[in-house]
Amino acid sequence: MSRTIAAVSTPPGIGGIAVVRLSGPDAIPIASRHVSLPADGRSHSLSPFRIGHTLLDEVVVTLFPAPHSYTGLDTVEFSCHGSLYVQQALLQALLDSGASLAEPGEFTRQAFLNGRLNLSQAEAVADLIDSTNAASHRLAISQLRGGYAHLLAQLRQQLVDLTALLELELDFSDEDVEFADRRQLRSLVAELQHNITRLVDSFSLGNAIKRGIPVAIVGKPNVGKSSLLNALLDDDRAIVSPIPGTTRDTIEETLTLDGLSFRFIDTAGLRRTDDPIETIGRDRAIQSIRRATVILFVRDATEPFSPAFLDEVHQLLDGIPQQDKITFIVHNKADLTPPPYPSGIALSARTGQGLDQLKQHLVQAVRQRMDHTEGVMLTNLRHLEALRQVQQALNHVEQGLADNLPADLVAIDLRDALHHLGTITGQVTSDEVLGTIFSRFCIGK
Ligand SMILES: Nc1nc2c(ncn2[C@@H]2O[C@H](COP(=O)(O)OP(=O)(O)O)[C@@H](O)[C@H]2O)c(=O)[nH]1
Ligand SMILES: [Mg+2]
Repeated sequence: MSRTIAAVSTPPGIGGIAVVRLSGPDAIPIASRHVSLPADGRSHSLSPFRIGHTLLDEVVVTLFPAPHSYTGLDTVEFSCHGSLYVQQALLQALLDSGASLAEPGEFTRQAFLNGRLNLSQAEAVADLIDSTNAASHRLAISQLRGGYAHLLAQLRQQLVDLTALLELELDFSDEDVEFADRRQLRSLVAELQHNITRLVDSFSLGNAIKRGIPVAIVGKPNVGKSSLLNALLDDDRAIVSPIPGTTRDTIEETLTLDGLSFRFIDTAGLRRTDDPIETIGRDRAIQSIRRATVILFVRDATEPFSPAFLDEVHQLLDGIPQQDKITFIVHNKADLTPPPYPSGIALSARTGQGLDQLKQHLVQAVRQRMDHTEGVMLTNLRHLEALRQVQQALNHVEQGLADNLPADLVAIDLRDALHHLGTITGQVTSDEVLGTIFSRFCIGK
């Protein structure tokens, strides 16, 4: 039995209006002790809010009878004046009348438990609240609308069919018949693996878009990396000097371009040195390259362009999966040298020429990657982990089929795959998982 919960849903502080939400089986009787609920088929009423005989405020009462509410249970919302005192007194009155204080995310948890949202959609609600730019907002909305739920449902159906085929064979195992054509099974599993891999591969970009796309600015000392960061931010964020080795640590700043959030990371120069601090800086620079989605290789355009530079670039990228990276060569200090420039982007961190071009290239490159994923993008680490488990279980299935293992053994791995797939939307779940997910929410949501 669900409890009846209440919380202030608007942010803490003083505002024009505050919203207090009440949801659960006793919402209507509790609310009725303080206000007149909307009647005659209306959903709103303007009503005095009374505590005993004392008038606290004039509030707008909105009634959402079950099951047509966010939580699926009877829900009443009170829009009161946004005084801290009024909000707190109103909430306290509801608690005194029998409601319990809602835990973080408990309204959304009720919605999940009542089948109003699946787990992946509930997580999307938290992402939506956290979204800070157009791109992360779009990802959250798409997940809220079901996102790749249709894809997951499809995968699930395929898995269920496979399991059914195998289990049919089990029922007749005495008669030594093979209903399931093993070759057909193997190609079905391979197709499943392919679809899951596509989802798994979309995570690095999806996650970058959600958290800000990391752009590492790398190159030799003194080529103008810190100047470029400052120019992009239009701010004197990093120290610029003609002394090589000025930047020893990585500096990170966020900039939103055309709805995409980029995290620019200025790094120490990539030169070998005996200075222990500079060496740490260099190692950090290499770490940033590994983690970055975009890498800007900056060089000094006044120096002769040599193939050695490209060699160095390739060396740095050695062992890093290339399909994940977007790389640009930036010829800086273009104000000091006349064109033509080698291919790449010529700009001047000092005069600002070419900066807009760089920004356009960045946005375009990311948008192109997004188009490739055909709108299906994984952004949630929990989902990624679940899909990896599915992959692993399917590897076992493939192996089992290849080794001609008995159907019952293969079926165990198939059910394992189904189990992990089910954790994403919450068909299979545990209190512990729910606890972790909903604790990310704010109180009142
Ligand atoms: N003329 C000119 N000088 C620049 C430009 N960018 C950087 N510099 C100068 O180059 C030197 C090194 O710059 P800095 O940003 O500290 O390089 P970093 O070591 O790569 O971070 C400084 O004296 C800057 O003023 C540019 O676009 N044009
Ligand atoms: Mg620097």
